[in-house]
Amino acid sequence: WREDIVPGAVVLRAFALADAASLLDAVARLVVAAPFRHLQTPGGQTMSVAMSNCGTRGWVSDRRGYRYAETDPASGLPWPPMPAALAGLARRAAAAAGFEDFAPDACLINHYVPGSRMGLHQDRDEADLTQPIVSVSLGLPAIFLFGGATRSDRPVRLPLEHGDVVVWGGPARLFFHGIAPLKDGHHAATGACRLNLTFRRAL
Ligand code: MD3
Ligand code: FE
Repeated sequence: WREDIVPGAVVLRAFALADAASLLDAVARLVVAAPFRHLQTPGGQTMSVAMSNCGTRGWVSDRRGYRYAETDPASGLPWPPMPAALAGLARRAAAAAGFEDFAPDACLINHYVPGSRMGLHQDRDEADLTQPIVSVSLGLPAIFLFGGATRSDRPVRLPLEHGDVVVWGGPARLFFHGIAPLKDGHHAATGACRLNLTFRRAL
């Protein structure tokens, strides 16, 4: 159930399966306060993935750039607090991968429909890059593209399924990664979509 993709990147297959229903219930409540929206990239493109956040910080993108913000730009209000069930799962997953004191302050919630994709990128907007990122996949399966330290490294394709959790730290923390266009399908837990929760220590 535990595979190392590369040093620092650990896949915990089905780690979140028992919590999936309560996670989805928590997300449904969060997006009432902070609805999913398609952000603009600094280059002016609209992202095909719809996003929201919870926690004391949330990741946002617009023409000015990428950053973590304390408030939702759509409402001007603070992001909804991170539910204890989400923070607890992230903490247990990080510990299972060898990161003992992970205390996420931001959870980015990504919503994919068939055709949505995420191009190869690095996550480097966080202050302390020794802290891992924990990602939880729910709903439709996706092909995760895992590159290397440079954009030109040819990505490895890794299927991620409902309930899978991946912890990215150490040497893998700054690796390029993305998601291939989501295939059509139906999942009993989410219908025709995939949700991905990424837990981060932003500050
Ligand atoms: C590897 N999300 O939100 S999660 C993202 O499935 C993002 O929505 C994808 O990439 C998704 O930034 C992939 C896996 C992931 C998240 C962060 C990483 C892999 C990572 C940071 C460093 C290295
Ligand atoms: Fe990322």
